[in-house]
Formats: sequence, structure tokens, C-alpha cells
Amino acid sequence: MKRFLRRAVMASLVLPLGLSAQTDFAIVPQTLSNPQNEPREVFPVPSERQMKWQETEFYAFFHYGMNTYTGLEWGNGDENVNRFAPTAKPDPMQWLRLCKVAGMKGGIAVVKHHDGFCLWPTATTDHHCQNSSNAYAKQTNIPRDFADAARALGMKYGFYVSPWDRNSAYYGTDKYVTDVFLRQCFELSQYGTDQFEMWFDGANGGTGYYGGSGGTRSIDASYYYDIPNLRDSVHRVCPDIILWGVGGEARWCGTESGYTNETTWSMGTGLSGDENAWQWFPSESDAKATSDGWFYHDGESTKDSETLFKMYLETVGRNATLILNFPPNKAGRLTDADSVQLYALGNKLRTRFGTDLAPLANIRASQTRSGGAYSAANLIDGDKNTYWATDDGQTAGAITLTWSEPQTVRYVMLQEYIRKGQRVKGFIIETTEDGTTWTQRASNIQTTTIGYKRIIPLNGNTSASYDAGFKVRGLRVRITDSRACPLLHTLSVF
Ligand code: FUL
Repeated sequence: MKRFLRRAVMASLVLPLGLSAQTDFAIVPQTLSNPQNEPREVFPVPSERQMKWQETEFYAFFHYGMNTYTGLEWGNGDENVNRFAPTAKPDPMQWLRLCKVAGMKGGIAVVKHHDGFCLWPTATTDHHCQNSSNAYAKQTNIPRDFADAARALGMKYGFYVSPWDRNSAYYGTDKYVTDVFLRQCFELSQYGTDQFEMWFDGANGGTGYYGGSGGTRSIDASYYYDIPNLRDSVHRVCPDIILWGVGGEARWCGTESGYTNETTWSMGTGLSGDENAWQWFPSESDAKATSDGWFYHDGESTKDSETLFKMYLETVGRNATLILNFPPNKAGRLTDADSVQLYALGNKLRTRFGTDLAPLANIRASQTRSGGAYSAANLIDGDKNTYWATDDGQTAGAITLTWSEPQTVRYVMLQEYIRKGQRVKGFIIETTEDGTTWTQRASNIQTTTIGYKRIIPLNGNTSASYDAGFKVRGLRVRITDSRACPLLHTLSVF
């Protein structure tokens, strides 16, 4: 009885006067623990490593290997190692330096394609570059040189290692997974714990050489590669790695042509994703910058920088990342034609997105969340961790920018604060010349999702977007629908 009394006295000390423990206990701690009125997450949300990966935005793909010398796109696995015969020492520093000029933040090097030929001295098979009789092949170690170059250039890096292996006699058995594939992934993780992505292609289970026995192997990729084990093991060594494709942490938004859908959710599958899916599964778009295959082929040409810019707009500008392939040639270098277009692309990106007009404007929001930290000024402060928000229950709202002098505007870039979930389902962009009449821009474009990043060409044309632009005094973004109160961290106007 005494003990009961003591507890009752204690309770009355911690509860605010007049509140009964039973009815109000749930309310009091909530108020205390959320003094900033921070919006709640709308699930699913990205993991920390998915956030870092998404921020890489635009990076290169380098398909180099046995196919570079055989002219094939899919080697059978029976190629003699001596056919790998570089005419100079492969130079990943040159690959990455050129891609950095074009505004890319990293790259993925193919170090084993479906033919099973490894571009590093692996202990798992004899089918590797240093067993070739070619002097440059003996010096080749792509994962080592690629990782060193990326680190020296301050770029992110990772490797493509094909799960499907048409050379290995063990492919299709458990031994392949434990003694070859998982070991190769582990060997590769030793080339740097700071890798950002490992690329696991979905192609598998067909015909091949398979150590000489040949024939067809069929596997079920959903369990054969022991992905949960691989994911845990790799993450222990390389905490920031995203296992793409078969690895299940980022998705193929699948066209291989450098575009994805205007509506792109970072959950669900396919081009558009699905706003109701339960897993955060963001899009990566893979595309070729050259005319022929993923690997180098004599006589191929490089797409012009205007085409590459359009690919950027239709992927990075639609809430996906872009991994753009440049195939090193037989000397293990990107071609002069690649170099010309990469420089031109870099210039276009810098010119077109170099001067943000939004911070020069007066900015106003239709409504701002109470709590003090969510004003529209957060949209133009250059800080990705501060955002504009509306009150709970408000799934629409507008941001208006006005300039004292007319400005020429061509693109609007929007970014949601996706750490708390992707929310926006519909928005409209309008401009005004006189401050009174508003005209909708890019009405032919589905202005539905935003996500990590959305870039809208105001003339509605991604092919010839850099035109005369619109001379305006004001620009308005009206959010018309959202899964919950919208949270935007950046609004830029170019
Ligand atoms: C595909 C592969 O089969 C191609 O050869 C290439 O590597 C591409 C990026 O992925 O699925």
C-alpha cells in the first residue's frame, strides 16, 4: 500500500497539473518530443546508403574486356585468354577524367562480363587478364587502377561483376556461388571499402562453354546467387555500396535508351514505379553514349552532346540516376570522338544549369507549416537539409517567385526532401509577364511526380530545350496533389 502511494505521488509530480495519467499520457510526450512540429515520414523511405547513391545522380559505365578484342557483345566463355591483347596499358584515369569534365560524379567499370573473363588477377579462375601473353594484359588490373584513379579525382566508383558466367564449369551448381561468385565479390570489395555501387546484371542461365561441357544452364536468380548473404557480407566491408539489379537495392527502369517515364516513383518496379509499393527501390537508367554496342566496335560513332543532354534531362530530370556507357577501345582508352562530346556535354550542363535565378527572387508560399523552421526561404538557401513544408492535411500549396527585373527562364528544377518519403503527385508551373496574368508552361509534360529531382523544360521540349526562353517577372509552382503535406528542399530556376 505504501509503495502504491509513493508511485501515485511520483506520477503527480511528472504530469502537468490537471492532467489525468490515463487520458492524456499519450499526448504529453508527443508534444514534448516534437517541439519543431517535424512532419512524420510517409513510408517507404530511403536508407542512408540509398540517399548517398541517389546523390551521385550522373555517372559513367565502362564496358571493357575480352569482347573489346573479339568484337562480340556476349562472349561465349571459350575465348582464349591471349585474345585479350591491349595495344597499350588500359588507362582508367583517362576514362574517369573525361567523364568528370562532363559533370559525372563517378563510374562503374565492368570487371567481369557474361564470358567470365576477369580483369583482375583473381584466385577463383585462370580465366583472367594476367594469364594472357600480352605484355599490357599482364599489367592490367582494372579494379585496382580504376579505384585509385577515382579516389585521386574525388569521384565515386564501383564494379560490374556478372553473376552469369559462361566460362565456369561450376555455373548452375552451389559451388559456383560459394567458390566463384561470392569470392569474386569479396575480392573486389578489397579494392576499396568506399565503393558506391556493385552492378549485378539480370542476364543469366543460357548457353555457354561452361568449362568445356557446353549446353544450357537454367537457374532461378531469385535465390540461386544467395543475395541476402552477399548483401550482408558486402555491406559489412563496404557500408555505402548499393547492390544494383539482382542485388535488389536500386532498380532498372529499363529502356537502355536514356529515358524513363515522366511519372517516376522511387518505389515499385519498371519505368514508373508504384506509389503504393512498400519498398524504397529507386531507378537507375543505363544507356549507351555510342552508336553500336556496350563494348567498343570499330567504326562506331559517339552520340552528339545535344542527344546526351536530352538523355540527362529525361533520366536525372525524371527522378532516376543516369549511368552512361563509354566503351574503352583496343588501347584501353576512350576515343577522341568521346572526348569531344564529353567536353561539349560538360559545357552544356554548366551553361544551362550554371546560374540559378531563384535566389535572386522574392519568394512567397501560400502556406507554411507552423513550428518555425519550414519557410519557403529554405528552398533557395542551397541547403539540402532544410525544406519548405505545409501543415499536416494540406496536400496542395503554391510557391511564387517574383523578380524586380524581368528574367529569361528555361528550366525549373524541384527536389523533394525524400528522407521523409516521396510525396508529390501533381504540380503545375506557371509564369507571368505582368504580375497579373499567369500562363501554364510545359502543359504537354506529365507534371506528376518530383522525387529526388525533377527538371522541367518550360517550353515542354526535351529535344531542343535551350531556346530563347520566356521573359518573365514571376514564376509559380502550384502543388496540386500529394500523398501527405509536401516537403520540398530546393527550387531552382535557370
Ligand atoms: C545487359 C547485358 O547483358 C549487356 O551486355 C550489358 O552489360 C548491359 C549493361 O546489361 O543486360
